[in-house]
Formats: sequence, C-alpha cells, structure tokens
Amino acid sequence: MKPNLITTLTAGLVASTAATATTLPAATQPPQRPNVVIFLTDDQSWADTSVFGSPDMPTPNMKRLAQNGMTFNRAYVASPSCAPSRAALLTGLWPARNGAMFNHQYPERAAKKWPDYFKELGYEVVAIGKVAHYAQVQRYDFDHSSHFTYHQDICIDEAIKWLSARKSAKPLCFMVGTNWPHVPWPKEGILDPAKVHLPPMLVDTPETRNAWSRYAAAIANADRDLGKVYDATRKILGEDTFFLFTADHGAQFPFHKWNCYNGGLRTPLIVSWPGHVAKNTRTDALVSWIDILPTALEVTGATPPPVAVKKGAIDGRSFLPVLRGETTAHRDTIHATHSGDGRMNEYPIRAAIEGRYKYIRNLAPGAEFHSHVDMAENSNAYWPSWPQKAKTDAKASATVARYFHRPAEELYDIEADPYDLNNLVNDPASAAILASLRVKVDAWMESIGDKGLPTEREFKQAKFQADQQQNAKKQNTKKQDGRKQDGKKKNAKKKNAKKQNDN
Ligand SMILES: [Ca+2]
Repeated sequence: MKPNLITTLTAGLVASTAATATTLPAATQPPQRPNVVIFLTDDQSWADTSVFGSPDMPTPNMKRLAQNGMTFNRAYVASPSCAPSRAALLTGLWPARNGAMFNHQYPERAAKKWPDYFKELGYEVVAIGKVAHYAQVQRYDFDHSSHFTYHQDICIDEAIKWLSARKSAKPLCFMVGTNWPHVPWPKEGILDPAKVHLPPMLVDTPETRNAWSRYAAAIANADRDLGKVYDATRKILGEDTFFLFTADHGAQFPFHKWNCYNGGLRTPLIVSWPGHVAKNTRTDALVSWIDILPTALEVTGATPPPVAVKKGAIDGRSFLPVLRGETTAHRDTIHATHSGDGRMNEYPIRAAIEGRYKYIRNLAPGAEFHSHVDMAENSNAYWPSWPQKAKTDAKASATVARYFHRPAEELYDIEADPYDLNNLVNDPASAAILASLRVKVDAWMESIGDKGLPTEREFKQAKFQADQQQNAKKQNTKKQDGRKQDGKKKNAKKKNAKKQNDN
C-alpha cells in the first residue's frame, strides 16, 4: 500500500475531477484525498513532554499519539517566537523570504500560503484557535477561521462542535491550535515544588520551582486539548486521517523562547497516519517547520512546489519518505533565525544545526539581551528571584550574566549537551566544524538575501510602518464608532424630547 500511495491518490483525483459533473453511485465513487489535521501547542519546549522523557510533564495524550505514529527526535522551528514561526509553517518559506521576521509581523500578501495550496486541491481549509498569530489568521484566507483571540480557550470545544456539525463532502484540512501552555499559566501548579526537575539552565529558586509547576499545569491543559482533538477527528473523519502535532517554539523561560538554544528551537513533532506511518517509531531525520507544508501537500497526492529561491518555489522539502519508512535521513543542515518584537525583545540571531552541532551567530553581541522574561512587569514573578540569588551565589550570577550578555558566536555539541551549556567556540578540537558552519550560515544568508543587520533594519522599518497603519485604522474605526454612538445618543435625545412634548 505504501509505495503506491501517491499514484493511487493522483489517479483518484483525476477520476474525482472527471466525475464531478455526473455524480456516480456511492459504490463507484473514487477514493478521496485524505483528511489532514494539524494540531499546534503554543510555547512548549521539546523536552517538556513524557514522549521525550520528562518526569514532570503529564502528557498521556502525546504519549498515546507517539505510540500510534512516528516521533521526530530532531525537529526544529524556523524561528523561536510566534509570528515568524507560524508564518514559516504557513508559507514553507524562511522568515527573510516570507516577510515575517519580527514577532507580530505578518507575511507578505504576495506570498502563497497554506490555504491557497489546499484550496487548489479541492480541500476545505479551516483554522480554529491559535493557528497563525492570533487575528492575523483572518488575512490567510482560510475557508473558515474562528476563536483565535488571546487565550480563547473554548476554541478546542468549539473546533469539535464545528467538526461535528460539518456537512461538506470536500476533503478537510483542519488546523487547530491551543493557546496552552502559553502564559499566563494556571495560578495553581500541579507539582510539588520541592520535587520538580528544573532544566539546568534555570536558576534554582523557590519562585522558579513554583513557575515550573504552573507551567506543568499549562502543559497538562495542552495535552488534554490534543487528546480531545485527536479522538474527535478520528471518530468523525475516520482512521485514514493524517494527524500531525507540534509546538510553535519553546516555553517562556530564560534561554528558551526568543533564543536559538534547544529550549527555543527544538520542538516536539509526532505524526500518526494509520496504514501509512508505522506505529510507535522514532526517527533521527533532521526536519524543519518549513518542511511541514510540502509534506502535507505530498500526503494529499499533490506534488509539492520545487525547492529554490525563486517565485513559485519554496524553501521547505517534504519528509513524507521518512514517514513512510523509505529513508531515515532528510536534511543535512537546518537553519533558524531570530529578530525580536522591536519592543521588549530585539536580539538578532542566525543559527545552523548539522549532525551533533549547533552554531549560533549573535549579530549584535554588544547589545544586552532582553525579553518579556525580564522586562514585562507581573508576568514572570520568578524573575526577580534570579538577580537576587545572583548576589550571593556564583552559579546564579554566571547564569544571569549569560542571560544578558552573549558572545558573537556559540557552538554546542547538542547530542552531549542538549541544554546548550558548554560553548565550544574556543575549543581547538571543534575548530573544523566551527569553520564549516560559519561558511554554511554565510552561504544560507546570501542565498535568501539576508544581509544581517541591514536586513533586520529593513524588516523593523516595515513592521513599524505596518503597525502605524494598523493603529491609524484602529483609531479611525474608534472615531467612526464614536460618531455612530453620538448619533444614536442625539437620536435618543430627540425621541425623548419628542416623547416628553407628546406627553
Ligand atoms: Ca508561541
């Protein structure tokens, strides 16, 4: 069944197109393209699921999904913050090529996007919950999108309601995103703070332990949501459903989100597709979030766009052969980029991962690193406990210093050092791989027209202008609403006066 999938589906499509004018009896209906379900969690680091051995994070549904499909040990997002990560997923293009490099930035209108591809194939394409960056989803032209505002946590039940009531006979591409485990985490944690297992790059304080316990509660919510959507889609759409779960980037802890360390870039990715993907398997194939769109397209029987830096081509490559067990390798090298939001967080980074190594280039190493973690008041109650402990504790002091000040280059053996603690840039034994990855990052940046800091400035300017237009639009709408309200008040006054006169 496996090797002939595409032929079968393509033949099915041709027959299906020819059959649309004259409806065939049910028994002779050609096979439909498979339904595709993409489920996203928000701000979940790769390590924070029992699938990757976490002793703290209760994720029975993620584990159940892993038992029914393939888990990727080396999956990475293209950028460690919401908007650029999701824009890369939804376009198959690197951030510098799709227009969304900064957080909260929207990809260019001209860029072909996920719904465009699937509509061309006859799919109904739907996004419920946080799929793009919140309300940005409205500009992606899905057939239906809803419940995408900040922590609109009813989105999962609403997605299932929508699916249960669906009447369309079209194949469905159903994208559902929970806002969990994004902050604000539940007020009550679910772990005993004394017994939590903090990752080694965090400063161990009672406040951090409490935050970790609350993050675990948020992870439990994300896992519950995954379970609901997984069960409902299998029940309603049937077993021949391609189901992919992943997270947009890591958690809101230092050295996680907004960083190119593993806590930010490396992501859980699990795919189940009964009859096509072997159960309970793991792969070391190196894959990127930009590869998910072409993979999903190939799953439908379509030929994904070519991989090239030109119009009509994308950067992502399908990893369907890995899923079918035809190969164990995908990419040799993966890249990633981070810019920031230009407000609380701006720290341009480029990165490459190859084999067991990760190379990070900080484009402005003289600048201090900041993020919501240390800048946003009240959102991270644990942060003040870090500089406080640093006053008397050498390890905490080194961690806090490392948080604010980064060297120009970093190199990690991520197999031996998955938490990116030991920078090998000055290690003579790593000189060859360092030189090689430097060249690869240069070549990659050049190939996509990324000039480093000048490109950062261009994107920031574009974001600034787009923000201004958006604000002007909001102000206008407010004024118009105000005028309408004034008009209503005047009318009501007139009516009232008339009433009183009538009396
Ligand atoms: Ca996110």
